[in-house]
Amino acid sequence: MKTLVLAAGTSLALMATAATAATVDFTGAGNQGGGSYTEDGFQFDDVRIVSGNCPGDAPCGALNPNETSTLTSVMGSVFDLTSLAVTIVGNSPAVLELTTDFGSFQIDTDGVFDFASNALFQGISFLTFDNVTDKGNIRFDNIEIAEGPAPIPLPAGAVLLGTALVGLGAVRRRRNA
Ligand SMILES: [Ca+2]
Ligand SMILES: [Ca+2]
Repeated sequence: MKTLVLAAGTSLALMATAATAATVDFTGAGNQGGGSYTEDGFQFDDVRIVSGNCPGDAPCGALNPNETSTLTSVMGSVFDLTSLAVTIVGNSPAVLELTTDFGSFQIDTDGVFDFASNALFQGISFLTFDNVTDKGNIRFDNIEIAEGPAPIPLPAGAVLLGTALVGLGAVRRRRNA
């Protein structure tokens, strides 16, 4: 019984260290009209950075009509997009299209968007931000990312713990019989 409990504890410890989280929020960046930008181990190939109309604290990323920016891990590892804040600016609204290895997703309203359970944004090698319209302007900020080797799934540890508890119950039932 002691062995089973120790094994369950080891799984939980591995799970805690397997994935790392990052937030790309452009803190400390100066305004720029393009060029690369790196933060927390992630790099935009080319990104406009501005201080006005940001959905989070200024500064933030921006896309003029038909502009595109792509985010990748500096280490080349795959990552998950957890959430993202977006503001659509201008009287003729722009549309933000996000593209990953697995497909595209369009946003045409302001908000903080949760992608933690969206398969398009899990285990991706790139994330492209594209103003697919020829109008308006887009701001994006607070890009929450989980990076690293796939975490050991919780169900494996839970099953192990469950097996241990069932075993304990069986021992107790035998003693009571
Ligand atoms: Ca950061
Ligand atoms: Ca910011």
